[in-house]
Amino acid sequence: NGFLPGNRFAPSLPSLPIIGSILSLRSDVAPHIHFQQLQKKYGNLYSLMMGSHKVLIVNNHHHAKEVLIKKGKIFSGRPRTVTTDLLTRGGKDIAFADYSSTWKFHRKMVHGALCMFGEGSVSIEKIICREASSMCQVLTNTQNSAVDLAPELTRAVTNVVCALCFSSSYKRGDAEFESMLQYSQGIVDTVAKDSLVDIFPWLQIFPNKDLSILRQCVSIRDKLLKRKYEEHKLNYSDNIQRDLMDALLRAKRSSENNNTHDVSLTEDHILMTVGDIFGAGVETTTTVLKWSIAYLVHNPQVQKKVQEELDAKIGKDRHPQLCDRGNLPYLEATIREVLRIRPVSPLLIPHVALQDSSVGEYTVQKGTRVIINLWSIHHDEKEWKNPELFDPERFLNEQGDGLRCPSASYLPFGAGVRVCLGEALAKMELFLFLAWILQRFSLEMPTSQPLPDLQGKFGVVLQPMKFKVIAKLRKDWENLPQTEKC
Ligand code: HEM
Ligand code: PLO
Repeated sequence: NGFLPGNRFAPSLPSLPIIGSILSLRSDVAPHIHFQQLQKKYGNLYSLMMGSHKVLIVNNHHHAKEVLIKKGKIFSGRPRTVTTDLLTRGGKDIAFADYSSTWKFHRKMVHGALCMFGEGSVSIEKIICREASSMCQVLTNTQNSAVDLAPELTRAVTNVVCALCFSSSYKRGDAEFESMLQYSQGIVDTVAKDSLVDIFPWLQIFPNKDLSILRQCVSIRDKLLKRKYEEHKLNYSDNIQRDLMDALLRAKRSSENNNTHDVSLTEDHILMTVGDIFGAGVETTTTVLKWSIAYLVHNPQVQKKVQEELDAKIGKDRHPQLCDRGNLPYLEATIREVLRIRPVSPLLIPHVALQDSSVGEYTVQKGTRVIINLWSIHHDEKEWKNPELFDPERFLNEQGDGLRCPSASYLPFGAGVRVCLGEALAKMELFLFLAWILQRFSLEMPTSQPLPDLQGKFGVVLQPMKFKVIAKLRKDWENLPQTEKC
């Protein structure tokens, strides 16, 4: 639906046959920032050619919502690229799979399985608190020395998603965990960056360092996934559903028994779907926690306010719980501001028009790739005063005791048909992990070290650079027994 206004195409960057707009795209800055800068010359909706593919860049929240929500179904395709095909065996997952009945089926199933854990017997809250407690114990032991918190944060977040997917967890120093850390970073560094091979697939025939790193990392990941799959198959029972892997196995069996062949549930599909949830579950939440800590050490006044709120509303005699969420607006506002200022996925995942359509006043032809520049949307000066300023109070009402949405130009999890599947889980984790850490510790920079870099490293997720901080036990916590119960 929506009218098709003649044949007016969006302003286009200059382009040449075969190489497309590559010359105008060569830039020293990351793509999300470059696309933001190009608005000055071309307006907030413009197109360019990546090799032979037409790409529409959307830098404004009205147009973004038209693509994601109003015409969500039309724009719910995904492009096939060399690197994501390698990662997902040709789109047999959810995030990088094109629109199809198989994709819809897997999405629904995973959504159902994630919801079930919310109310399930071992509730997700208990699992997160168990990990938060173990992380705080480790931080207590490394107190007063400058450490990179990333490995401990990652282990905590990984164990939550491991419990969901495989009902397992990792101890410190576990060899499988260390190998997971390595391959996952390798994948983040090389996949879906609109690298040259994704623009010119024929470049695959030449040696390519990134591609060989990706192949190697994917092969290690696949062995891990296959091992978990085989273990689950051995212990499978129709009566007990322990985790997501069991849920997928059950669906596969019941579709085989009923001889329903309308949707395929192959072993490949199960492995790639679990791979998606495991990968997304680890990399996104960990990245936001790292950004949160970087901004908290840059803004000690914000950290102090979060702690004052925690002291007033929770105190020191009990642990933070999910039911405290409504009572801690300043912490919630801080999390929202981190997700605004450093969106995990600054260009979302590219969408594709499944039929001829339009965006704003412009025609969009079937097959056009659409990139939503969430960075521009979250840094739009018309919508956000001083967009590079970290200011949680934007999200608070005038009395400071409740939350507000200051602008509609805010879509950290995307929206519509392809909206993030893990939003609820991620929000629970961010809230609980940060509340647990800040209730007990003050995060400080070691003297003589520069503050963390806030620019970020662009990739399939926007990650902060490595940095070290000191986690100091706060007053009144030093002498408390550290045996935690949740
Ligand atoms: C997709 C953000 C955590 C699973 C997405 C998208 C964004 C996003 C922007 C792309 C939407 C689009 O292409 O239009 C985030 C943020 C997170 C987070 C900011 C953390 C704060 C998670 C977690 C999981 C997850 C924890 C898994 C449990 C997925 C999946 C998709 C997705 C499977 C693909 C959906 C599809 O294509 O149908 N997420 N995400 N995400 N996310 Fe998340
Ligand atoms: C992260 C590295 C893992 O090894 C594989 C993986 C799977 C799913 C991807 C995830 C990576 C990065 C973040 C993605 C997620 C699917 C949805 C999520 C792209 C590559 C976001 C933020 O869109």
